[in-house]
Amino acid sequence: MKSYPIAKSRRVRSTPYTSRIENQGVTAYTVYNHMLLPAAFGSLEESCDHLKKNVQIWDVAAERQVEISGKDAAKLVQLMTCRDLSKSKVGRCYYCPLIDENGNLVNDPVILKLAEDKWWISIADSDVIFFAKGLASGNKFDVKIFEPIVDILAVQGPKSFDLMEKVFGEKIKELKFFGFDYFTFNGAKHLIARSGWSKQGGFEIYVENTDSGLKLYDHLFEIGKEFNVRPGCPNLIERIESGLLSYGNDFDNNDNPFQCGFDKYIDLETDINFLGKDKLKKIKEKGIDRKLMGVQIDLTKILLTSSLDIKNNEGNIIGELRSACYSPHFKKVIGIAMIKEPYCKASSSGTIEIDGNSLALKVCDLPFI
Ligand code: THG
Repeated sequence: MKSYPIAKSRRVRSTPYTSRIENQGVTAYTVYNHMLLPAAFGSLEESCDHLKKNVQIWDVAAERQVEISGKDAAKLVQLMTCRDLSKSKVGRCYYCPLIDENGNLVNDPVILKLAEDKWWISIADSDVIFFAKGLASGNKFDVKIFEPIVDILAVQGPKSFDLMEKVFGEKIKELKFFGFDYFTFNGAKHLIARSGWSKQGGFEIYVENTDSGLKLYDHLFEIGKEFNVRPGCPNLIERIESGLLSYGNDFDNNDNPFQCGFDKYIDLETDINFLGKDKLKKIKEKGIDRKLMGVQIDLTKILLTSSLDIKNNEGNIIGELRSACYSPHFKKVIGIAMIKEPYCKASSSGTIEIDGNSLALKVCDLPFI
């Protein structure tokens, strides 16, 4: 398939690391939060294999922060998510579905509690800042809301622990999953969390001091040679195998958190106040009409650029394939699909039309691995 370059402009924001990743051979970009997000460094399959065995440095500056501070900060953050944050702790990250007045999803950020009255919402690809400002002004909340200059570098893969220890000392290995703390490099403090959009283990460095971040970027590659470090980016294959969901691809503002399997992040029994709570209670009572499921197709390649209908043997639509890739691990195409009741269970089968051919498809549980 022919590819076309992205025309750059002020509106499609570069990151502090853009010139570096271009020198290092980035081969595709996507746009995320109005910013360049690298999508490939050559073959996705080779990158996936490398990520599972070594360590990669990712320019994920496009995971922007919405900073909320002030007297009513905690109230506003809670109003946006169905996850109960009343017992949340400073120094922890929380994966939180954001919900609108209809009970539908707005985003699925990682929320960092920096202080009782200061939070970062590390967003997926939708304009959470305007949602937050609208709610704050409608409720006359005493808060300050803005997008700080924070550009995340992710260090992902099994060898990330040794690489990070070499830079920041052995204390970094004591960080618990989704915990964060501050570590010094070259005289500058950096917030570092044990997190990242892969299941291969690793860290995210929330770079506020850009000069130090650029030095750190170069340093990681310099001293990472012994760990076979490479530049990388969120990998389509790895994230589908791991069942990491992508807002805008696998789900969007037409879907509710029950349909997306976010049940463990939905707290309807406590007395917290969040938007869409009554709607979610009704949805729970009624039960869901469709659900995100895994699917498998005996095929050696696929490139999805929009969703594809899934049909049953009678030709009726039973769902929609939303993300897919060829998985070298499973030796077939795997994907994430929104499947209607009563077909949303492992063992269902269907058909899908790809390049004019009707192919058999099997429904399975998520995650694949
Ligand atoms: N890191 C940071 N910000 C982000 C992402 C990230 N913003 C955009 C996007 N990714 C948000 N989406 C996700 C999806 C899944 C996870 C994190 C962000 C994730 N999930 C774990 C899991 O599913 O196993 C853990 C969730 C949990 O706490 O239970 O890590 O990657 N900074």
